[in-house]
Amino acid sequence: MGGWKGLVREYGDWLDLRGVTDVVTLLEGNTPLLHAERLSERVGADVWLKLEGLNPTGSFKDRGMTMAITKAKSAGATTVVCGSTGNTSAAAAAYAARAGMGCVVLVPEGKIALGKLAQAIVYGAEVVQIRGNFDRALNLARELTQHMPITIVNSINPDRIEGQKTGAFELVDELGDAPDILAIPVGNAGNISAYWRGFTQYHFAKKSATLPKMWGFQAAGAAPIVLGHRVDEPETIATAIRIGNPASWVPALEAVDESHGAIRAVTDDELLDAWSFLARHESVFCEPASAASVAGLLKFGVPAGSRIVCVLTGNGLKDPDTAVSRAATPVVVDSSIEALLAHLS
Ligand code: AN7
Repeated sequence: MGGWKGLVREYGDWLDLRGVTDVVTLLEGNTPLLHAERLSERVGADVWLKLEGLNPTGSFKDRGMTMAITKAKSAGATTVVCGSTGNTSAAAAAYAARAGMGCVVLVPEGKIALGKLAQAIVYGAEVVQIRGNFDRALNLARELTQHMPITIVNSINPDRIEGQKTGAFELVDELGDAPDILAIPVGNAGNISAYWRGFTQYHFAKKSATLPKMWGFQAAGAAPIVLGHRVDEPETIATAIRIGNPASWVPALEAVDESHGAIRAVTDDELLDAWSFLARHESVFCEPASAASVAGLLKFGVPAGSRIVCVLTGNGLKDPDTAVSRAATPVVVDSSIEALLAHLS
């Protein structure tokens, strides 16, 4: 029987699978690459959207987590931990459950989107809210590994980056070469580093003729890399990227330097405008953080006619509160055709 076998098996030749005895997969990866007709017209280029929200737990984190949990399980680990703004915790909880492992997730109190919290709880993780932001939660997760036998599955775990680089492979396999520009939101800066590793690995193996420029976008209230210093109190409506001290800061800067790219900031208003445009004109409902890549294209412009991929990292259903609070409450009418017609006239 054919069919997609999950990215660890499909891209096994390109991954470090030493010691792996048992692959833990939910058949993640192989996500759609949708051509964005209206957005292309608006910016004067050829833009595609990589729909990472269609992964099994609704975000790109599944790519890293299939690898991290596969390796942790093969190494004999029984419990994993992560600090998270939400999506990592949902993915860790799901893959740990699949592997029959325990999972502890540390999230910033009150600053995690409802859908992500629901996922972590329902998949059966031990969910702990921290009085503090993501950066504190990540530090605590690291510290915890020194006090009990537990494996950290944040992107400081190299297996996570390994898995996530497969997003770049899929783009080259589908487009026939790398795009001119890869636009991507930046929070803890793991994903931009992972894509760059994937692109360079494929390029040196002659699977692509070119390399893309890496364009990362942070939220203006949580833009430490743009500012060049840590942000102690990061703030943005895009809670996924509400991060003030990215763990992969250095590799992200390397990706940008080597590719002649850039990391720049977009405001919450710009981000929400792009988010709304994507839903209304491309019929893609992503979460607010994911729209940072598109907001960046709209804000800064792009070279005419270039080929661009925006990585839409997470599903819009993750964050129903932001969606509903941004809209007017839908009208209520009596259940009669007269009332309905009166309203619609
Ligand atoms: C939808 O889940 O950091 O720059 O703890 O959920 O690799 O951190 C999430 C990050 C972009 C940023 N888009 O990626 C977590 C977490 C979405 C995200 C990012 C995240 P990185």
